[in-house]
Amino acid sequence: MKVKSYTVHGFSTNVSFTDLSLGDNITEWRWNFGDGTPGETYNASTNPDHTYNRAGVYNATLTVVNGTGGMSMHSELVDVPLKGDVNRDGKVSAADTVLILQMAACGTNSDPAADVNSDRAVTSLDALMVSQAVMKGVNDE
Ligand SMILES: [Ca+2]
Ligand SMILES: [Ca+2]
Repeated sequence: MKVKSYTVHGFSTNVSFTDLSLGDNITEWRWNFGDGTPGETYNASTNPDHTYNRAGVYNATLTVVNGTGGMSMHSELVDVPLKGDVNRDGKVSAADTVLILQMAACGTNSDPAADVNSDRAVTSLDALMVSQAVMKGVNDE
């Protein structure tokens, strides 16, 4: 085993992990997603998906084991955003609506928090959903 790593990419609370471990003799891949759920163990290189129940920052760990009992570990922080909270102040408000509209106008699709309906695009529809949530008093504002 030489290097062990993985990349994290995802929209919404569903996060995809990509195994980047190198080494010929890896026999076991142990994924721990850092949210208290049971880890997943695989006997082959796997790129698992994991759905987090709530927004937050999680410390996910991949441990690889080789045939002679050697072990190697890699941890990475996974930032799972609160839907609609684009400016990351912990609440959804009119300010977020404005930011989402700006992203939609610029064609920015990279902020998972802004893609409220999880269709992998940031559009005025997402802004509308946020503004409706704000008006319904989902938050205290
Ligand atoms: Ca906000
Ligand atoms: Ca969207």
